Amino acid sequence: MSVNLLPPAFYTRNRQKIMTLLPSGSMAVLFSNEEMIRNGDYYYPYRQNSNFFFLTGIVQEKSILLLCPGHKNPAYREILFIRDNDSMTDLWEGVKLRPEEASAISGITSVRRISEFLKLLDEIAFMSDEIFLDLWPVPKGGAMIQGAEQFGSLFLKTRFPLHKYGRLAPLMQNLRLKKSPEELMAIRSACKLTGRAFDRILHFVKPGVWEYQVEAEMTHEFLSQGARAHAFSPIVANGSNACSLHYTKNRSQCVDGDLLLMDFGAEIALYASDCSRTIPVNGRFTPRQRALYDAVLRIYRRSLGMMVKGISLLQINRMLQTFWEEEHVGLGLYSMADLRKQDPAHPLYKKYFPHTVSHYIGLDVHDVGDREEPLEGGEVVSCEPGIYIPEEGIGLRLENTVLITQAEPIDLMADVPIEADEIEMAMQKRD
Ligand SMILES: [Mn+2]
Repeated sequence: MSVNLLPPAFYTRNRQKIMTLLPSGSMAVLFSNEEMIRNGDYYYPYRQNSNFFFLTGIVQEKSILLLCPGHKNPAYREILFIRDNDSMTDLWEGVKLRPEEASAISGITSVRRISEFLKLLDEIAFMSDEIFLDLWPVPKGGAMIQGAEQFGSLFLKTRFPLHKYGRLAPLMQNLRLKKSPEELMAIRSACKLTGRAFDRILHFVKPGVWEYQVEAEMTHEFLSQGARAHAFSPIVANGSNACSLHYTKNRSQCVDGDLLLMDFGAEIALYASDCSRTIPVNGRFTPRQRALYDAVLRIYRRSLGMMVKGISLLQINRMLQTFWEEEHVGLGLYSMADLRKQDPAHPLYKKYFPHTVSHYIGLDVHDVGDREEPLEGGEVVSCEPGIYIPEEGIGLRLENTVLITQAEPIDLMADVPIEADEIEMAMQKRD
């Protein structure tokens, strides 16, 4: 399997699925991500819009997909627009996709130049009465920068004010939720590569190494196996750094006696894997660290067992409360008496486990999907309990990527060491 792409039949099937969901007389327009300016005339590494990639496999800016399933002319039912080729772009930025290449990747026969977009858009829009657009939810912190899909939507609504408009996002979410065999192959190989990086780390970490050196070990393993990137900025957090849940600075030194928390994952064909491990910097857990570790591992096993058809991810999270309370009391974090007095709206366990135990995984590490919806089988999710005690300088999380099935869940990282003894043993084998 290519580390960058899935076979064209996959993208073709996805387009067919979305087209059967579109009402008759409608069309859909999807915009690729634009390049993001870093500074001056330099850009951040390019990442395609996940929905656009899901329907085309095209990883190039300034691309547009136009779908019009009911069009009388079969050549107008799906059209991919790509940048015009010119020698200056080829010279400065590298050779952009040629129409025949874009066609081979996506399985789309009608590939046109972006300079032809308006003419064809006007023509097809005139024959349609509803236009479906793909807008993402506004990020929690608010959006300072508008993406191509927002510009595109405003442009279309101004150009065709009398059309009806529909939302593509909920339809796309349903298509992306349950993974197809091709997607599972990509996710499985991303998981495997992540496991290889962890093996490397077990032999590398010792007192005095720097968090960024651990990150470099991960990156080395990913890139040397042909993966383009990390699925997300890796967290490499020594000691109390791990109490900041999304710590990605990775600039501290690893200290003898501390724990090191790592949350990382390789990306294959734009599909993510997500893994967290917490290891003792010197290769041996202290009794207290071991007690905390084993408590989190027990919750891990319990959560994994709950990940079956018919239950929702947030329901699992709520069902864990009493188990957390039991473990926390056992660890002396609070007492039964404290529990009896707790405010149900702000339960005590949240202080030591402020996040939730699972999210969907796919083209995005925090993938689309409603976490209140019962699982049906076919989804890929994380299983990630943790415990964070700033006053002890400890943050500890264990996480694997898991496939939900019709029966028992399949742990896609089952062969990545997770037992405290296995970790210690592997670390003793260092030179
Ligand atoms: Mn995760």
